[in-house]
Amino acid sequence: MSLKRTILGLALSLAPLLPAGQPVWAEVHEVDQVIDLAAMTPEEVYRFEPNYLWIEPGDSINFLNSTGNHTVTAIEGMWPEGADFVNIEHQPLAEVTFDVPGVYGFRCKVHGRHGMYALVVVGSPEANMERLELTKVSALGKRIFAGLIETMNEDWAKRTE
Ligand SMILES: [Cu+2]
Repeated sequence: MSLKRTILGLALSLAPLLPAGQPVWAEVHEVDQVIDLAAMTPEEVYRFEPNYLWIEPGDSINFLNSTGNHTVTAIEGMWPEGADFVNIEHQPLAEVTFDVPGVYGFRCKVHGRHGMYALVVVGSPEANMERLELTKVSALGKRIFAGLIETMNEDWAKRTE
């Protein structure tokens, strides 16, 4: 068998191992939902870990839900147009692929009142960064998102300089 054929054969035999419909370079990230009784501040007891993440279109996030019962719920007004709402409830592991660029806001329906929120940027925040609506979020949530949005703006400035 020629080297060319061997390489082609190898590529074809590996193809079924790749997730269908995802580009080969797509990454799988992890976001955990935790209850951490050793946390230093009350709003860190119930949290997404990390609660801020910048990924690329086509990437996936595995929501791990390692301790306690949580939800991973899309926040209306903090979601790019055309992207499917995420609504994961009390599931040990859920993988979500993000194709639509923009800013995504998440809350846990059980612990939102304790500040369990997260922000994910896919590719670029441009699509909806000027139109983020925090009307559905509590005062604590608004404070947490203000910090996360500031981090995002700093990141965005670095990436576009
Ligand atoms: Cu929770």
